[in-house]
Amino acid sequence: MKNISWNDQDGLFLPEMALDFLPPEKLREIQSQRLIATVKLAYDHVPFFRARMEEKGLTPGDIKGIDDIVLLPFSMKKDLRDTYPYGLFAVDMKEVVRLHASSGTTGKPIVVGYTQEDMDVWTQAVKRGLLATGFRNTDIVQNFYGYGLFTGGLGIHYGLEALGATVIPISGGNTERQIMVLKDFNVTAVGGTPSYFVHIIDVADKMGIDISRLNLKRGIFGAEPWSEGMRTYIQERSGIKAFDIYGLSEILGPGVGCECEHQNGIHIFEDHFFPEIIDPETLQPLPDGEEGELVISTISKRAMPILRYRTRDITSIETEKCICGRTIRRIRRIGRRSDDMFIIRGVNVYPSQIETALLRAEKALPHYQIVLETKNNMDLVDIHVEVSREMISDTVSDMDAISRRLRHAIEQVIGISVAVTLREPGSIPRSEGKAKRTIDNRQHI
Ligand code: DLL
Repeated sequence: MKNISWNDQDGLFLPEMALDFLPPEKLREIQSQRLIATVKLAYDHVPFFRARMEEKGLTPGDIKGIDDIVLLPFSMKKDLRDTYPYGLFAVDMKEVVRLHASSGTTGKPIVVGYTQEDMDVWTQAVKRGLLATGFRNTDIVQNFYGYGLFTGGLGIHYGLEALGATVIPISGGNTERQIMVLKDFNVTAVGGTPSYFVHIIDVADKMGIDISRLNLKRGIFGAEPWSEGMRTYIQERSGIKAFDIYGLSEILGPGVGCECEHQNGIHIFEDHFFPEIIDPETLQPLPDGEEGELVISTISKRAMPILRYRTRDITSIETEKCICGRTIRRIRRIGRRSDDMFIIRGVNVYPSQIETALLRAEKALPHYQIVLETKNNMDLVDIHVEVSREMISDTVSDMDAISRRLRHAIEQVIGISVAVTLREPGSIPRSEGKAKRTIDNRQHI
């Protein structure tokens, strides 16, 4: 195994990890072969995809290697909705061993399927991610991602089991029980959404339990945008190392990519999921390093091959090699989605900008909600921020000063005036899964 620099502290190197360190030419060869096979599979078995290829005057023979991926048509969430439930499946149902579904904000969910081979790829991808972040078979892991149609719970679960870790499949919710288990079962690692973990830390605090004094060492967080400020907050309050895992149902679920121990970008398992960045307006590919919309193609999936899927997630591909030595490319952490954005008085605003400003100004305030309203025909932004218990005891003038400081910090970042409403501890609704950050009560006329 040449060309591998692996500076993990326990020197563990498993065969599947070699895929993270392939020489770039070898990786491209694999990607080319897999893309050619995937295009053929989709063209032969998915009428929807064949029609899209024909519109562009393409046949599978035109795709001769990975560089030809740019010729292919894009796909979008709407395509999954329009072909609901099984219209994009490329294999007979008897080969499909698992279904998941993701509920959109409107109407019917989208349905995704996996063959046994797809399940094995998924499991190995999550396992590679877990290994890269330092999870080991000695870990006892509390998995509070939701189990069920959501891909988070079962996706992480299978990866953990394949690694040989001890999994506690607790799913989301019942926070007091979560804390009892964390403590009594000697849990060493957790997985779940970062917003729910923050809630767990708070509730533990109220119960008089300091999470940083338990056995917990690391956590694998994802399924929603979270900022670097949120990572610092989690790490400082709980004493664990917090890692970022990325994925989406349409492509796989968790495990499309994951950070390594160096926490500086998400390595994409690009021997299975090929990333591109495009300009969302012109749809033209952008060079590595430039920010745009992440587009991903599955190049080994059989039940439901998805080519050039527009994720709506905004990021860029890192140009520098990671010090871990992995040759698979990294994307910068995903702070925002193009459809999270709201426009207020002509200015584009992302919730993540507000989170970053809040945590920068006042480290202790991770619970917030952005309320959009219309008053006298004018659109207003009111940021509801929950204060901590210690702050509550301060004087009214101190509270005013906090509110002013927050308003100023946010206005500096987003460039428009906002209102800040300080709220009592525990008054902003908590989610056991993905947090809902924006409430849009505007009257659109
Ligand atoms: O959230 C899969 C997942 C489960 C990923 C558990 C990680 C951990 P969906 O419900 O289809 O799938 O939502 C996918 O969530 O397009 C992103 O906008 C967002 N997302 C997922 N992971 C991250 C992350 C799962 N690490 C959508 N950072 C994606 C930021 C994330 N956003």
